Amino acid sequence: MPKIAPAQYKTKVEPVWCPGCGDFGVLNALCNALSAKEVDPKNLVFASGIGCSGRLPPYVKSYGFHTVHGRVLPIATGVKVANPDLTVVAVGGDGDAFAIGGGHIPHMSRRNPTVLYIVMDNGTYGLTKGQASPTGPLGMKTGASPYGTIEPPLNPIAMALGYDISFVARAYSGKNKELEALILRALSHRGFSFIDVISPCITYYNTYKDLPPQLASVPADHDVKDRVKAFELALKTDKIYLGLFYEVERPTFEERIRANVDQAEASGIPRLDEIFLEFA
Ligand SMILES: Cc1ncc(C[n+]2csc(CCOP(=O)(O)OP(=O)(O)O)c2C)c(N)n1
Ligand code: SF4
Repeated sequence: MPKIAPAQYKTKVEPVWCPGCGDFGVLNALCNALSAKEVDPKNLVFASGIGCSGRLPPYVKSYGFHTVHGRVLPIATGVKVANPDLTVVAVGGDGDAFAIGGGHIPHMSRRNPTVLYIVMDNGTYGLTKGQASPTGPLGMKTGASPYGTIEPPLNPIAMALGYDISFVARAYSGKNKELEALILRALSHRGFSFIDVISPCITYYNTYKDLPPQLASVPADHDVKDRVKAFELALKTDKIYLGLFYEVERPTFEERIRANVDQAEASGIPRLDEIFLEFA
């Protein structure tokens, strides 16, 4: 396949995001990483949840599946299992990922399919006009919580490490080169990779000014196999660390399914399609 420039990974569909939305940075970094990795659009599938962030698939030259709220991970898993040769990227917002869809994350970790999951984390429900999401701060005032929210936020990186996801990273949409490098590395990871991208919502929860002073890079000498140290970094409250926290290699879901099918076939049991044909 001839090399495709980053701009050529973008389709003619104009993003409908508000000018200044952090999701533009994610789209740019993704196209840069796909170009650097030379991913063939014919073998690339984006699946998304529902939200402003969920609108991303038609903006990238690829197959796309805009799924239902909170169900992007099972669908992405199904795509990967049906055709393990595909590069499968799941995208969505923090509401989609950690509220309605939160129950899928531990099982993604247990199964470990080779799916890259990019959460565009803005601390709010952008599409439905700015309610507080699971990563919004305690006391966040919105139209739906005029006296401030009464639930503290969850910590996506600590949660991902707790579930033992095999690739755990955090990025900021305003630091495009770093985000691109993380996506590139995740695209080479065998197993489930999770990148929590802080991606500000300029319209409903604008963190562009407050955020940058709190950001720091994961220390260069951090051992990404050290899960306990990764927890320590994730639990820091004085800084928000960006970078790769944790990466380990483990058997993937698609490999285990293949082995299971081979075992079943070797045992001589009839194939399901043969059984169906008996009734055709
Ligand atoms: C089952 C279901 N419940 C609720 C909704 C309404 N809804 C659409 S998007 C959304 C939240 C979007 O927030 P987030 O996932 O953080 O994405 P963002 O828009 O901020 O990118 C909600 C509650 C829905 N579409 N389907
Ligand atoms: S409402 Fe917020 S998240 Fe949605 S497109 Fe606008 S800036 Fe982005």
